[in-house]
Amino acid sequence: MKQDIPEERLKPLNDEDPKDGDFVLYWMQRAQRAEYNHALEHAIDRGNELDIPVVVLFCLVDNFKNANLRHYHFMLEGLREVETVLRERGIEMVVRYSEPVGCVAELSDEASEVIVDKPYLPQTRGWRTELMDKLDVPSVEVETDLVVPVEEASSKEEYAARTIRPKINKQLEKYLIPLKEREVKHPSLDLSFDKIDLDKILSRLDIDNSVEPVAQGIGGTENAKKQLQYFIENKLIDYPDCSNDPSKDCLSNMSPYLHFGQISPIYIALKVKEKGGYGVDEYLEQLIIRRELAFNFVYYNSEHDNINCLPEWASETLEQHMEDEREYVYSRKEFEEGKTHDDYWNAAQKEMLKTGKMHGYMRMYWGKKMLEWSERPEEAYKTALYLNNKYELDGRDPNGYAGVAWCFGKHDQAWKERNIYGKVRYMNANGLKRKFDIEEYVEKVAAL
Ligand code: FO1
Repeated sequence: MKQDIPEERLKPLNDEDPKDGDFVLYWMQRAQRAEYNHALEHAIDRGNELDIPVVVLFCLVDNFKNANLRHYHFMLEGLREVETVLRERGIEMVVRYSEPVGCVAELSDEASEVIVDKPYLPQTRGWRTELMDKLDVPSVEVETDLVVPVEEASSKEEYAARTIRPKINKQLEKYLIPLKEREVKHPSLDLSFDKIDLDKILSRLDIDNSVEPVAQGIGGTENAKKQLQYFIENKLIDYPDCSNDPSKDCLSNMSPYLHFGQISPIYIALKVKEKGGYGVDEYLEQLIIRRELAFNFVYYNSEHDNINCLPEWASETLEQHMEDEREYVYSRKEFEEGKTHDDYWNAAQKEMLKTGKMHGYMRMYWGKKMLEWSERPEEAYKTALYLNNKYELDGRDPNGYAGVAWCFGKHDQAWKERNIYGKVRYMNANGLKRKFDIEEYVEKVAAL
């Protein structure tokens, strides 16, 4: 039988000697789920091998860049479910309201080893690096949130989907495989730890409360799986023909769940493949190729959160057109409040404010128009990321960084040169009218 956790998913973070500890500690961070989680199953394997229990730790911080009530509310709904499901599996989950490095180091004193899930962005990668100076037990990082591990897919930043696609496709047979749920030999439920009550913590967090949660009871793995099931049964077949139409409801809505690691991309891909038929290839192109291109971008490009990430041709052309006259110029506040002259743009902005999600096609138009209607490309770039990170439920996700960068030429090619955009691809309102019933979209958003 093929090993269901290929060794390329595991990376030792240090070379400390094994210690006699009371438990294996899994610091859950990126992969906030109790199933289809290679880091968790690896921790259980290790606990069973060493004849000790597994304890899961999550460290809650309130200084996540631009995160606010909307994000924490969704994340905490998921974490409550993780706690319950882990308990059913015989595993104690400890949640602490504390910065992670000290918090993990403290609990690791009694552990024989520490397992962590793999992060991709600087803030969370920095946590792992700092932690290594403090640990004196062996530690292993496990990659569970990408189908093909990021460094296996490519060892460098890729130019575009066309360059990463063959590299990923040739490895799918190895990595797109089911993950077995292990039995826990030694439950950890009778170990006692200081921990916080997840039902009471939200009001204690020092966060921006001005952005409302989008709805009650939508976060978590169960909800993700229900929505996925609905998508597979009712929408997948229409996906190739209507996924680009914002007036229709054709999407899987998996992105917030993927962002917080509440569902596994491997689980999603296997379920979609199991259903088969029309729509599978187009959906997997987005879920695997496009998403993993975005992870490749943030992982290898340290400038992914600013305009310096662009390819040379795009930077040059935008620079050459920097002084071009703009017919409209809006401030960040006007954009944020959806007060432009363009009803389509304003509708997209409102959709994001209200639902925490903007339709993918409108996201492109939205970003392009900010480039056109800002004093400078750099200002447009900053505003687009600011709004994305503040209002999208999956703000701060690699997909968001790559999406904004694409509007400015990343992962794209040079087009016919024109005002302001230079050779960066242009989009206009007539294109929206030609492609679908944009008025229906505006009405749909107005009714929100
Ligand atoms: N990770 C943590 O380990 N602790 C947190 O308190 C936390 C808050 C948070 C808020 C918004 C957000 O978008 C992400 C947040 N994360 C937190 C990170 C998250 O666990 C993942 O690492 C990212 O979602 C990966 O993209």
